[in-house]
This record gives sequence, C-alpha cells and structure tokens, in this order.
Amino acid sequence: MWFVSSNEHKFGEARRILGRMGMELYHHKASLPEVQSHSLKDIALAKAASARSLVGGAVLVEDDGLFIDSLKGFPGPYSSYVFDTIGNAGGDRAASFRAVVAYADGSRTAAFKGEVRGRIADAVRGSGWGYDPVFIPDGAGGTFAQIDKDRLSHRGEALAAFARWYGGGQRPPDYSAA
Ligand code: ITT
Repeated sequence: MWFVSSNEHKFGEARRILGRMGMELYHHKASLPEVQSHSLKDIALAKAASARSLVGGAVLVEDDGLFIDSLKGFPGPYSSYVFDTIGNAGGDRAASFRAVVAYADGSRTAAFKGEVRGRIADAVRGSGWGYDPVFIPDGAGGTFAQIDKDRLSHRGEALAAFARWYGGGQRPPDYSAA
C-alpha cells in the first residue's frame, strides 16, 4: 500500500514498523495540502482523501504534532511550522507527541491514534530528525534521537492499532482525538 508523505523519515519509520508486522509499504513522495484544523484526526482524514485522488488504491497517511503542556498544547498540529523555536520552551517541560494515521481505500476510511508522554530536553541531545533530539519519552534514558524509538513512539502505537484493525477485520476505533 502507498504511504503518501513528503517526509522520508516518517516513511522510513512506518515501513520498518509495519514491516515487522508483515506489511509492505511503498513511498509516494508528495506534499499533501493540510486543512487548517486543531484536530490531527481531521487533518489526517483530509490528507487521506487527497492522497487517494493522487494515487488511487489503498493509501496510508499520517499527521503528527508535539503538544507542550505549558504552551497549552502548542505547537500541536502546527509543529512542522515552528520547528526552530521549540528549544526555547522553558518552565514545565511536560509534553506529548501525537500521531494520527489515516487509511483509505475504495470502500473504507479509518483513523488510528498514538500518543507518548514525555518532556522537552534542556538541550539538544543526539542527532535525529525533527524534534527527536529534544523529546525524552517518559521512562526512557534519552531523547528519541538516542534510543530505539519504534517500540514506544506515537507513530509505532498508531501503526500498531492500524495493523490490528487491518489484519484482524475489527471495527475501526471511534474516538475524538485532538
Ligand atoms: P507529511 O508530508 O506526511 O505531512 P510532514 O513532515 O509535513 O510530512 P506533519 O505535517 O505531520 O508531517 O508534521 C509534523 C512535524 O512534527 C514534522 O515535520 C516533524 O518536524 C515533527 N515530527 C513528527 N513526528 C516526529 C518524530 O517521530 N520525530 C521527530 N519529529 C517529528
């Protein structure tokens, strides 16, 4: 199935995670229009619809955000735009990384969420992509850039939920995720 995204890191992780579950993913590199919304789920579902009009067949897309508690959840869905400012978030550093993966084919559409709680590091630690060097998941000894993140990442959780549904014929979860 096609994973439609402009982000090679996201695709690389998704391919690895689903590969471990026996599913094959192909990259269609494209920047999908993002509707303006506070809801990752709404954004992901809209991305899935435009991905379908781009490639047809079964598609998987993802929308993510880093939500910093002391900033009332900012930057959240706007994470890709404020990448450079994140190191300045002082005070209470609690935060969460969230992902919503949306699947669509000719007859079905479904969305799956993943979330990991953690905190923003005092300084950049490790060299990873995006916010990986500044996000320390709860219980981990380092930032996402310093550990094997697949097992406990927001992306891993969302994709595992997707794979359970896709492989097991279960009903899609019904949730109202931010
Ligand atoms: P798409 O083409 O798939 O939309 P994107 O990079 O624009 O790719 P998002 O709109 O979901 O993706 O942006 C979320 C941003 O949050 C992303 O660009 C990264 O800066 C950051 N991000 C998301 N997941 C991350 C992860 O696992 N590690 C580090 N940074 C991450």
